[in-house]
Amino acid sequence: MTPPKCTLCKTQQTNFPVKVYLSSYNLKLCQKHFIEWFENRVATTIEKYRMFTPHDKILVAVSGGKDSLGLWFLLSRLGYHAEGLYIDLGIPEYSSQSRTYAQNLASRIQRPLHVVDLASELASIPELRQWSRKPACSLCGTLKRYYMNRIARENAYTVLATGHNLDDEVAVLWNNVMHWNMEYLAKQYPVLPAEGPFLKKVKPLCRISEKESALYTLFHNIPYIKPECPYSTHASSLENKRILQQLEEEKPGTKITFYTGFLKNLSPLLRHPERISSPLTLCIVCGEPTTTEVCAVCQLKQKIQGDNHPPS
Ligand code: Q46
Ligand code: ZN
Ligand code: ZN
Repeated sequence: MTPPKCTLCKTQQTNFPVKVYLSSYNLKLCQKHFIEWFENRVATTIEKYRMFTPHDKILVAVSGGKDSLGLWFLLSRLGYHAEGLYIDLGIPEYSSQSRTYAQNLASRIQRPLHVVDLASELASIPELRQWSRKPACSLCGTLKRYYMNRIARENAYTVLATGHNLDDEVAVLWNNVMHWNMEYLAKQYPVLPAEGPFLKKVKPLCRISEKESALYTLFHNIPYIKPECPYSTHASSLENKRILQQLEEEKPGTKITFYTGFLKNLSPLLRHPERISSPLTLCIVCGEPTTTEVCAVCQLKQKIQGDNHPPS
């Protein structure tokens, strides 16, 4: 039996062994052509949604996982002015390992990496969780948003890029549709425009699946943290991903069709400015944007300072 041929090698008179089968697009690709396909797809997404240009100063939020590290590596290969931000959540083992992966990539691509150490800024996520009794992910989300925006503003970045991939976006979309959560549906888009002091936010991997992202980091030999964050027990989100994966296996291309169909057909009807923006003011303590008089992070700080047992 003759081995399968790479779809793109066939048209370019080359003959490299097939390494990847992308069932959603019915493409069999060798390593070289997969990398070309991947980079071209991300570059096209950046242009299609007008995410940024070579004149922008991009801050990439890196978690130490495959998506954000692969994105940072790719943007530097494409010649963009992209620097990294790592927020150390102070989660035992998980944070120190993921921080090392982020720092290793920064040295490899010779780009600056900002590091925010939550334990010294405020308190670690495990400590904060005990104090506030709020879910870890809700605290984490608030703090990440706060420091991403703050570091970006203080260092004059023009856009913030995150590594959300197609599987993440489809799971969120599915959940929003299941609950007809119109406010979230109106805001779900690969680009969130700058809003007052809030920075423009973009998701260049929104048309890249988790599997494609993992292959890209593998082919470029980029080590990343494999275990999930110990707090990532969003049962409903994992369940949604499982259901969607089943649909994808039965009918390849389901995820990308569902997501891009939403962006093309429904999103333009929902994205009225009054729906996607909330009234903002500046925090009277730290000056960061907020919807309340004192922002959520300053409220946390005040709570900790009022406590008789501050973090050690
Ligand atoms: S890092 Fe933070 Fe995630 Fe860990 S505490 Fe939750 S939100 S699960 S992306
Ligand atoms: Zn090929
Ligand atoms: Zn504040």
